[in-house]
Amino acid sequence: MKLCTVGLGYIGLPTSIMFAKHNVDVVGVDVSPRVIDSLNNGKIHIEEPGLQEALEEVIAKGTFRASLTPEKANAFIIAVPTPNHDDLYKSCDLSYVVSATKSVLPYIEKGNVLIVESTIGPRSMDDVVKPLVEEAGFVVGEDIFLVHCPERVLPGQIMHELVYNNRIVGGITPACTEAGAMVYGTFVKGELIKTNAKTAEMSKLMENTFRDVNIALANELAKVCNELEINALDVIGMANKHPRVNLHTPGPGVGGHCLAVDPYFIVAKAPETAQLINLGRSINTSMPAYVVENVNKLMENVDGKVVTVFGLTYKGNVDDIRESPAMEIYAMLKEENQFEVRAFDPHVQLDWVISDIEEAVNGSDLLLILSDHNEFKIIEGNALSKMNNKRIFDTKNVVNAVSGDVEYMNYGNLYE
Ligand code: SAJ
Repeated sequence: MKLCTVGLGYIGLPTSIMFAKHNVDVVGVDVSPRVIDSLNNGKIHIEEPGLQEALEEVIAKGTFRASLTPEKANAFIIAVPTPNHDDLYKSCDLSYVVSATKSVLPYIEKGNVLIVESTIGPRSMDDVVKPLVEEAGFVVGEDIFLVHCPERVLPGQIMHELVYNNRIVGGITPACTEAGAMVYGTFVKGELIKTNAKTAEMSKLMENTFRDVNIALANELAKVCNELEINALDVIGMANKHPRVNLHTPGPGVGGHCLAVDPYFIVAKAPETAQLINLGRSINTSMPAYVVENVNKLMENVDGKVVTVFGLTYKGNVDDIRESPAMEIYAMLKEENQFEVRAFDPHVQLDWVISDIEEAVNGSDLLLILSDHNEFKIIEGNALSKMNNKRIFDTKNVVNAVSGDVEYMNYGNLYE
């Protein structure tokens, strides 16, 4: 089988490489010449465990190439970004999906499978992608097999989850579904769940919405407990001992390109009805301001001048700062212009991010933890010896142990 993938980002690249590992002849297409050069030279451009080694393996095997232009193939996979539109309900911007589809249509022949993996608003396949394929003169389900197969892998565990997760395969017709399942049967060891395109779209969106709404519940709980002087983290631990309760974890907000984006796709399609989903989003987007408010209080207590942010990524052990609440908090603190604000993140290489921990905390009055990187689990008191006020506010409850004379706060004891 020959496969042409369009979009070599966090999803398209690992997917392409996984197919190539399983002896599929893969040409991966991207619009960025920098990405293409880097990959053809054997170097990945994103951080993901196991991906660099896998790229080296498939280049050595000769089953993967990166290119700026699509080629004829048996199957095509589109994995391009679907951001929010800048409109009232932040609806799904399908422009990259539309242009990627148009870019492969000249190379498509009868019998080919065309798969969209990008997360898309409900009914996008039926209402937008299918008409494009029909306009090109194909009969969907007879000439071309059109499928939505949403990706559901967790950044940080992509190479494992690509193989072992269950996979939803939603065709426009049952024949499309079968053709899509054949493609993923190459390497997926999880169940291939067969359905139609619109059910696949909505299932994927509801997975992330479920998580977003539950995190909103945990964030609201943190605020309520802080007001009532109750330890929110103890409450969560205890409630979760009930066999049917699974409260999520509060934090500085919800980031990344999935949970902070996808629920709006549903709201935009049913704004009058999708009220809880919308409220969950508002609670989560209120968290950066809540963190800043608490930082201001903590700094006021000690007449502090310097805040050091630990972690800029949207979650731990990744290098991704897209939609990151940590970046928002950093920007808000900078904008307030009340304190000197520094950033330290061992996963982010930007010229304004300090790479030496001691330099980052020297003279600082507050260490504000915003990402749960493994590097922050144990904080050596020695590394903080040059802090002006030895205080930590850990919004991710990531620190397991901190040695020395340090005042440690998280959502459990912020009110103390
Ligand atoms: N977060 C919390 N509290 C929690 C859990 C997460 O504040 O209890 C925050 C994280 O810090 C982060 C955000 O939520 O800012 C999202 O992180 P995540 O680890 O929940 O998820 P993502 O965005 O990395 O990946 C999600 C996954 N979806 C689900 O778990 C339902 C993944 O399986 C999807 O493939 C991915 O979205 C996607 O691409 O849609």
